[in-house]
Amino acid sequence: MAFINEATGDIHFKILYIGSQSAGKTANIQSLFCETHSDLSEKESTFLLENVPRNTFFDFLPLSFDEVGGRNSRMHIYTLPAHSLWPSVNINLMLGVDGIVNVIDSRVRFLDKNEYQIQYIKKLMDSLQLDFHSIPFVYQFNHSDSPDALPFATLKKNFLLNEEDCIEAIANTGVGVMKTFKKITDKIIRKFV
Ligand SMILES: Nc1nc2c(ncn2[C@@H]2O[C@H](COP(=O)(O)OP(=O)(O)OP(=O)(O)O)[C@@H](O)[C@H]2O)c(=O)[nH]1
Ligand SMILES: [Mg+2]
Repeated sequence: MAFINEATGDIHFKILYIGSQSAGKTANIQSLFCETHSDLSEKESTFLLENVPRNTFFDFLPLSFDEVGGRNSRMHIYTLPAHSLWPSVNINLMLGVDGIVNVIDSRVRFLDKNEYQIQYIKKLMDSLQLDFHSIPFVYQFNHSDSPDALPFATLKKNFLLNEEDCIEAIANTGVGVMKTFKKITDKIIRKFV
């Protein structure tokens, strides 16, 4: 749930990237970081990205965003671990969420993993009395460069989605990453104002 920092007057929103293992959650955060920190040299970005330890818990990236209702806004972007080794971590990540990006692995051999992950998220949300359908969401069909990636139209049909709710991506190269982020922030802000 959005909150206002009374000291600065900023408004904060929480966005959660969910998805099965290796779906590309961290790759999204890394590409967003690179796109929004163009002041860093390629060498500095590479050093920062290559020295990030493999995430055991979650990734976090805070970004300043456009004004919302006359206030400066901050987007707090998190990834939810694909495993449930530390349930309290996942519960805290889910609490107060304003928008969800579901990173789907488009590779045909990983379809079951996606479904399993969605069921896990639904159960987690049920346990917190959150309604999966009441929170703005975007589906990102990632790994679309893979030879065994399912076509966009098939995935859209499989997940019963409208065109406006999904985006094709190759997160490790940045394709579709900013588009996904803008889509989810648009939906969050439309709901908020
Ligand atoms: N070819 C290709 N590789 C990708 C794509 N997205 C991510 N990758 C690579 O796939 C691997 C796994 O991506 P991650 O971003 O670490 O996946 P994750 O969802 O964060 O995985 P966990 O944190 O382990 O759950 C990394 O080597 C990425 O560089 C994509 O669209 N295409
Ligand atoms: Mg990760």
